Amino acid sequence: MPSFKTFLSEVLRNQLLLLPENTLSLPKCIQLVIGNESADMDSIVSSVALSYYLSLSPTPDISKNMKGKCIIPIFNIPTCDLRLRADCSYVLKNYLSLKDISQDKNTLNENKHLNIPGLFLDQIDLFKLAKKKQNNFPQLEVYLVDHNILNKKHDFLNPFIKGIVDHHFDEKMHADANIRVVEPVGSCTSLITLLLQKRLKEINTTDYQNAIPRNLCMALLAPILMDTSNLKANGKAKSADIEAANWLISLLSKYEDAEFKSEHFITNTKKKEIFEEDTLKISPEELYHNLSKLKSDISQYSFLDILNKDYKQLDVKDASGNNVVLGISSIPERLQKLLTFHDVDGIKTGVDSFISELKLDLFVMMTHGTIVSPNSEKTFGREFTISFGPKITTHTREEILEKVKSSPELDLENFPQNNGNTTNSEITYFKQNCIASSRKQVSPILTSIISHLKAYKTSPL
Ligand SMILES: [Mn+2]
Repeated sequence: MPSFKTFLSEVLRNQLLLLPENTLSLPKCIQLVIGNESADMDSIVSSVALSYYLSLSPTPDISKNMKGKCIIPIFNIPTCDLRLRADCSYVLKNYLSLKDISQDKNTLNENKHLNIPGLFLDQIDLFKLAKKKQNNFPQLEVYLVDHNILNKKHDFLNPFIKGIVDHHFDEKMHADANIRVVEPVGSCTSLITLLLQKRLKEINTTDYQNAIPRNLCMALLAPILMDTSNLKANGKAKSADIEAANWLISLLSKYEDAEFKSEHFITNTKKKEIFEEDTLKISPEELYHNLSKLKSDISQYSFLDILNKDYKQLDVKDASGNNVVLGISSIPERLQKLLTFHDVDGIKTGVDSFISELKLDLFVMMTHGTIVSPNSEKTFGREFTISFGPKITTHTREEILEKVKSSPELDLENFPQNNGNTTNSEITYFKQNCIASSRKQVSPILTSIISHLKAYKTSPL
């Protein structure tokens, strides 16, 4: 019968084989499940969840399925960037880790996070793996979750794509993938949760407490709740999100009584697991509350950390076929507050070095969050800040500014702070009145504006 714990220990054991320092031979088949480069909660949990789904085929016996096969979630950031994602760290460590793997035997270091099921970009040489495949060995399969087109840096993995589960704008690539679910729901994890539900039914699972234990329920709920503002009515939650969340919550409530009697998952082995009772027994409501707090607290980060924390980059072709590099940082703080901590000059310096380091042509900061007024009324709002790299001509800058200003999906107005001493700044601040548009909506708007640009010219440097 399927057991998530079996899956976890198989992944933890197998992923050691893919570390650069490994000298043992690789398994025959490697399945990589890659999340998007923002490596947010949804991407991280999705890559673990789809990996689990893959482990449930072709038979219901996970150990048998994973014999000679490595199924590895890939987190699309270097290990050190996990520190910028306190919410993801919380879920990975409390709900998705096994602490009892024999780490000392392998002289593994706690900082490498090797008790987490999945590898970060600095822990695996994807390029080498793809090249090795040219000799037909090992068999490589790539699954994309929470994005449906590979980042440019991973272009070389394109021939190996076997599946996509995503909720972003469908770029219609890889139409012949074995698994292809691209639906505009609130959270990609909802789509995978429903796939798991279906698969477990197919294989006649009866022991759900082992197949979808409490810790996995919590981990799956985390992105679903975060991406839908706790399933708020008239918000981003679609029926798939509600269906997935309801199923997980119903499982949790079924476990409630059973656990107190048998303590099934937690103490059915002598091994000590990482799951702390506290974090396991909290309600979905508390989970949402804890994670929101962890995610929005950026007080301990530098301004560059804040830009890096939730960042996506795209290469877009303009009408003449020139490449335009677009970067978008999503920042869980309102601009007003950011300006009080880092002031206009600090922000300008940070943005300039970000643009030059990443060689960006267009850079957008999307600030968002809740402001509490003196009469303790809470209002959610967004700002949109745009800046340009040195290669964009003044004429093109003006054209882009005009187009973003006239976009009804953004509904921008001048940000008051922009009056006064920022006139020389190359950064333009706006208040974004259309608060429903997050990066998922804004990114295709900007892509379309760029693709229609005729005037993009490289100004002489
Ligand atoms: Mn997502």
